[in-house]
Amino acid sequence: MAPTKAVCVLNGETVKGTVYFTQDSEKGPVAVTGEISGLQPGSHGFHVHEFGDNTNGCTSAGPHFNPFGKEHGAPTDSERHVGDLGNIEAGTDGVAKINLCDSVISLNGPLNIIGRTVVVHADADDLGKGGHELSKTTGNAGGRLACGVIGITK
Ligand SMILES: [Cu+2]
Ligand SMILES: [Zn+2]
Repeated sequence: MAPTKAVCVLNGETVKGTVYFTQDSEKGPVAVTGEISGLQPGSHGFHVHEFGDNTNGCTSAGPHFNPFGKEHGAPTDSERHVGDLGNIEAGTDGVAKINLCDSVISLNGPLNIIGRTVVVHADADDLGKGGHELSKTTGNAGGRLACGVIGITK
């Protein structure tokens, strides 16, 4: 199988960026790279949400992609949503450089994220450990600053 590649262009009021996904084999990990600008310095929740629907802005993307009905967690936890990619870190220039690898999301099969939405949040994702009422569903990551639908690319 040739590598499968996908791309997501995120567009918010001030937050913008492009994220690339590459999977070298059918069951292999997915490399996630890219850059998002216009952020406040610090950590921002970064997830794949269930729907590739932006008709009412990022709200229409629905909750985190969670086909196994698990609780929200860190990317390294076994108890996590498939869409839980943790946080991205913006520098003092407001730019977050993304370079991560995830073994749960896929670009094929039942865990395929193509056609779903990447969302970047206003606040840090507490990775399910913040003790807030939203920790186990959203990581209490706050508003949706920018989003985009993941599409196939060459
Ligand atoms: Cu999210
Ligand atoms: Zn989640």
